[in-house]
Amino acid sequence: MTTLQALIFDVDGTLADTERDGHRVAFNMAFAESGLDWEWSEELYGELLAVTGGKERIRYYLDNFRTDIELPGDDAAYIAELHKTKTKHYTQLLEKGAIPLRTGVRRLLDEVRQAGLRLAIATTTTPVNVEALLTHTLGAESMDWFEVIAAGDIVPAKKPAPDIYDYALEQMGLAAEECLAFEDSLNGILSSAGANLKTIVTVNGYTKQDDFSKASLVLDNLGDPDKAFTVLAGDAGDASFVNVNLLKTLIK
Ligand code: XBP
Ligand code: MG
Repeated sequence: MTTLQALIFDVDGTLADTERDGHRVAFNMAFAESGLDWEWSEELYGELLAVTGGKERIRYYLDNFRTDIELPGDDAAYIAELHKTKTKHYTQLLEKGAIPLRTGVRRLLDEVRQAGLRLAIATTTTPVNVEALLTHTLGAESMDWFEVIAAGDIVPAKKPAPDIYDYALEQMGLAAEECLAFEDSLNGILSSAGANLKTIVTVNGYTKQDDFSKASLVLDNLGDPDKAFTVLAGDAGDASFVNVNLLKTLIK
């Protein structure tokens, strides 16, 4: 019988609700600093989230919403520079404590570490963003909680491709059956399911309409003892917040 060995966490939208008030704001700050009249509203950003990866999202914006724009010099170099400026603003926002962890994340991480489960991260975002989020929400030592932090351009194809989860599994030397993934979006669940991982989804404002038919359990958040989650799909038994016992039942 398979026993649960490890949990693999997505970052954006899962550990914290970073997209609307974090990444989008940082993009707009970078556009302003670069003298560009580009402005990503909450609504437009929701459409741009169809594409994962910040550099890729800028490219998608230009190709689909601003075909009138001719970038100076080499496009890829220009976008990479603009994205660096965005990352600077994003990490500064996190430093100011602009983005808290989602409900239940801190508690669950403490519980699963006490239970001796191994931890990893599989995210599309840039590695320094992961470090900034963990450091400014959980403390610098929390970086060591995660055996593998698979992030950004470390793999050839970004979510919805399974590459980043395959990479994390390979680095941990574990089979997908021994692990559970945590995700928040369609691109995310396609990636984790593509790596044959059973996945718990916690939806957010941008993703609650996504198709999560591949998920083992879909929740509004992880819940806490004093704040029960809402089950949107799947069976959580009589649990009212995600805990180690529930996770062990899901792996079976
Ligand atoms: C979500 C993403 C990321 C962020 C922006 O990542 O698609 O690209 O939106 O971060 P996750 P970068 O897999 O954690 O949900 O600008 O650093 O790419
Ligand atoms: Mg995500």
